[in-house]
Amino acid sequence: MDRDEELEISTPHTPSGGWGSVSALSAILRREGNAASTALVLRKQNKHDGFMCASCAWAKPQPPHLFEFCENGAKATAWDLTSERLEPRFFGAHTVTELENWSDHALEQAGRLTEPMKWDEASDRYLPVTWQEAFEGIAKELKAMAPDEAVFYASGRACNEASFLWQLLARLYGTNNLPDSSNMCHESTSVGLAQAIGVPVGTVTLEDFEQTDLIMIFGQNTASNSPRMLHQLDEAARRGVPILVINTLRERGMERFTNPQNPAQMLATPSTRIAARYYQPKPGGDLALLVGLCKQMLEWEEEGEIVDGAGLLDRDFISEHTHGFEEFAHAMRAHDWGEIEQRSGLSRADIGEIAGFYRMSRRTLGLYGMGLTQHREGVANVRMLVSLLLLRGNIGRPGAGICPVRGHSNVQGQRAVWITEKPELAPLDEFARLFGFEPPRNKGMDVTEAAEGVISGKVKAVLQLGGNLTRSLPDHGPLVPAWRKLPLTVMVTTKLNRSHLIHGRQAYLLPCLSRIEIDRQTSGPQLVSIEDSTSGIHPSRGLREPASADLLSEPAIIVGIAKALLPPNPLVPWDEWLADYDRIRDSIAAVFPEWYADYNRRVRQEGGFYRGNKAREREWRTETGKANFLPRKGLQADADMPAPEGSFMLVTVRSNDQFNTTVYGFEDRFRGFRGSREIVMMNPLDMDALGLAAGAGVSLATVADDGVRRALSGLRVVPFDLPRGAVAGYYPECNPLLPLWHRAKESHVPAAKAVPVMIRAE
Ligand SMILES: Nc1nc2c(c(=O)[nH]1)N[C@H]1C(S)=C(S)[C@@H](COP(=O)(O)OP(=O)(O)OC[C@H]3O[C@@H](n4cnc5c(=O)[nH]c(N)nc54)[C@H](O)[C@@H]3O)O[C@H]1N2
Ligand SMILES: Nc1nc2c(c(=O)[nH]1)N[C@H]1C(S)=C(S)[C@@H](COP(=O)(O)OP(=O)(O)OC[C@H]3O[C@@H](n4cnc5c(=O)[nH]c(N)nc54)[C@H](O)[C@@H]3O)O[C@H]1N2
Ligand SMILES: [Mo]
Repeated sequence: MDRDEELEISTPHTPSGGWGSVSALSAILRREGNAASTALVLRKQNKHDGFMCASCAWAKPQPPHLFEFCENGAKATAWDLTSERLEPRFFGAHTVTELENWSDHALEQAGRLTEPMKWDEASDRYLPVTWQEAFEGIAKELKAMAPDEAVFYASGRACNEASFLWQLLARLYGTNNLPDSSNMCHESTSVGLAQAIGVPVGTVTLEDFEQTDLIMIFGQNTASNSPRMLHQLDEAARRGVPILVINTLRERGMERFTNPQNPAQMLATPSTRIAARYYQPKPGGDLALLVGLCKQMLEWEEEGEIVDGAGLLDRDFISEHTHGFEEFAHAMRAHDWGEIEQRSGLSRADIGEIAGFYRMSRRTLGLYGMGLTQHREGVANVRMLVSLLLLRGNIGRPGAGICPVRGHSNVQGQRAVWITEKPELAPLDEFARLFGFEPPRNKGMDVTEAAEGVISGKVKAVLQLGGNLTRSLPDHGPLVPAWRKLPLTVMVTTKLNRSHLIHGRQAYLLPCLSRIEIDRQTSGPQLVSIEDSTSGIHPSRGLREPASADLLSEPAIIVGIAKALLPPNPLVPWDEWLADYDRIRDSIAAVFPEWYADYNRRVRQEGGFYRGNKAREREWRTETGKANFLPRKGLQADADMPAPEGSFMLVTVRSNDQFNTTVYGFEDRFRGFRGSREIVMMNPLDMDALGLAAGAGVSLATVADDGVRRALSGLRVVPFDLPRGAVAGYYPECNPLLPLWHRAKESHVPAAKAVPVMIRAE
């Protein structure tokens, strides 16, 4: 049950940031206990001599703001610093089956795990084991299977040092099965940007926000999911920079913002309006919209329009730096305006208005999030946004560029240090040379393929460095029973979550330090590093005593498994790496000096260091050696899904009171709901048409012709400002409705922003 009290619906009136979040913050600190000491810890959040927030991946400015954290970062910190402890007697009191009746919220609320545990079949309880027993038990199971039957998942939070060791452990063992949360998130970015501009990451840095004259934000809920970015948006808005928000839901947090750093502003409300203009496409309507914008620019140019004495397109840039323009222009011209309007859900006038802003801008930033990536054509969405930017030379110029807003705090860093199932993205020859082994060369499983492997029985072990896959993945119906049959599940984790209860036949919980805690190794306290959304690499130093003396750091746990599993190899110095993380960074630098040369010195300098980005310098590492215009024929972002008469398109979203599968509470302040997450947001006109009053009970059933029944009942309808024909519900509660095969074609990101459903009154 994901509710704590009766559902309340109100008009959201609190500006994002500002007073609302200050009072929300105090409530969070009280809720988790340790209020005073947590408040002190927060002062060190995202500071050079402190620790990097474990919430979102937004850039860390240098110098930082006085309070370089947001309401949600504070929640993440307080959540880790809770005074609650989940000691062995807790498991003595509850069987695993009994705990399955607890809500996700209650499970994590129970507190920090304190020592390693193993599930005991006879008593259906987790019982303490020693670390050594755990490492040896895991190694014994892994040795009994073929390496490609095991999956080594990572959830985007672990630091670069742990991530590097994790991928090396998997490859030394013999598999490239190294999926990452990125597979459910920005993999459409990694694939699309690499094809288009030759780098898998965004080109924008914080300085670009100071110089830009237009910001477009597609499908990203800044106020809730990367609130520190509101600083940059606020500053830009004050300079008069238009901010165009393109979002299916009218997110109130995107419309108003009071900067909590600026008391004068808080007193002198009304707050800055963040959204200069707000446009609400249909779910997946962005593809048609982006095509429409490109088409409009081409038409205007043909009509001879001139801005500042020059044509609308940056012809010099296009001829010197790009490939495929003519074919692209031809494809755009062939699209029909009527279809563009119908598929995008926006009128020609709206599209013309956005194009008008773009035409007048010399330096445009294109930002985006899950609203673009989590569709069947998520990769095409990303490429089309790049093409729009290329038309006016908006990549590789100050104040301009493409900016995927990443999710987990180190998800970009993890992929960069080679947690990837794609062998071509890892420097395997270097690994072979430096570490004296023959790495596997076959493609590994991404996370949806791993889930299919669990269902089919091909996968025998899932090891998770963080994460909660039985909640975050689609298709819980077939997934959960198959998961319980896995011979081995291993969870490196801080708190209890549902995937610990839905466990394999042999199941281990390995509790680790959080990033906020002091990580002492034989050479002394260690620093770790993480990479933000703008390729800035920052040091992070724990400053609190560990929640329990029996916790190990993530690197220590990985080294423990590695030493029990792998034969000794003098070129792979696990003990030296663990004794001093500088040695891990030396090895990372040796593998790839272009990014990490002099890692230990540079990470310690004020503000960390920038990993560099060739596309930003207009050096294009694509097959054509240029930035690629990639044409597009179809306009449907979720083609191939049936959408019969009377069906709705379900969008799954986050509230500001959760971090992914971690539910902090039941208040979605920016949207005006509290008390329950079992809701379906619906356009009031659709509610009228179906005869549904606010609060009416409904069930949802997925429309798919694969013979599998996917349904969710006990939901309540709430009115919300979103297009007719679309509905929204919360992730992860709605995940049973999402078919595993309904995923982006080239990146396999689950199409969580467009699930066709039928709605029935209950
Ligand atoms: N507080 C908090 N912060 C987080 C997280 C969290 O759960 N809680 N999660 C972290 C992670 S891992 C990630 S990946 C990021 C996710 O952050 P976001 O990228 O913001 O992801 P979502 O909240 O899933 O959805 C973003 C927005 O897309 C809109 N949208 C949905 N479908 C469409 C569409 O078809 N077109 C358009 N234009 N818009 C659409 C939704 O209305 C929503 O406002 O946030 C990170 N930060
Ligand atoms: N329908 C739908 N599904 C989605 C999405 C969506 O928008 N809609 N979003 C997708 C996205 S963008 C993502 S990124 C995935 C996320 O999917 P996951 O990576 O599976 O899930 P998280 O909720 O981020 O992981 C939370 C768990 O990580 C563990 N943890 C927390 N801190 C630490 C730590 O410091 N170390 C370790 N080792 N463990 C820790 C805790 O056990 C916690 O319960 O979900 C995806 N699923
Ligand atoms: Mo994510």
